[in-house]
Amino acid sequence: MAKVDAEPYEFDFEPKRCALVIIDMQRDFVDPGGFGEALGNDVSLLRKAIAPTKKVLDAARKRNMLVIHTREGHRQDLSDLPQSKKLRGKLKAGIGDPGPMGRILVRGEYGHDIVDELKPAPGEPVVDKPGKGAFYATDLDSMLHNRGIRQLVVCGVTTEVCVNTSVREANDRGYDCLVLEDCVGSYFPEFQVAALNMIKAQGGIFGWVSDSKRFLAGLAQA
Ligand code: C5J
Repeated sequence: MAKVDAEPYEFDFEPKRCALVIIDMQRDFVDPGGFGEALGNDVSLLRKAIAPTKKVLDAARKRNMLVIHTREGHRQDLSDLPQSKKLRGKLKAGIGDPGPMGRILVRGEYGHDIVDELKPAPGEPVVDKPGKGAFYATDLDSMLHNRGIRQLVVCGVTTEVCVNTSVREANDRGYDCLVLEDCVGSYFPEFQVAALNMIKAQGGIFGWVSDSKRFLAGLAQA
């Protein structure tokens, strides 16, 4: 059993029943010159999650933990893109349109794929999700259930959108989630703080919050 110092209290987990889930570390959100930056966001706020996430990823791989990557995006024909999502924001170039790194948030495009630093290893599942939550319209729940996974360590972007939505979905399905605060990122520093507080408040209403250092220390001692 691994014991991780966390808020609101210690997170105990068995590495073989726990998965590392890395949410949407895609070029279009994280890399300079992508969709996120084209919208006026400071991507360095997201990029700083890459190095600590890589350390957690390397440690999880060494311990043979299940590692799952997700990507937000849509089919080439956009048949899974709700009109509401397409129209939201009244953007000049939105989802499905040509963007700086290919068609924006479309599967198979360069910008849609995961950043080089966190590239999935052969055999690691990649879950393509059309929504913000990793469980909506995906087979993630069956993949976890079939492998006997009950706990998740969560990294990725953005903290208040896809990370938070996925953690809430997981919590309602009976998973314990540990979010590592230096491995998640938001374009809005105030949302980063609030989104993490929302998870760990009220006795851990949605889960636990720790950081990569404390996680790695706990895993090393297991
Ligand atoms: C957003 C995400 N922010 N992965 N996607 O649209 O958080």
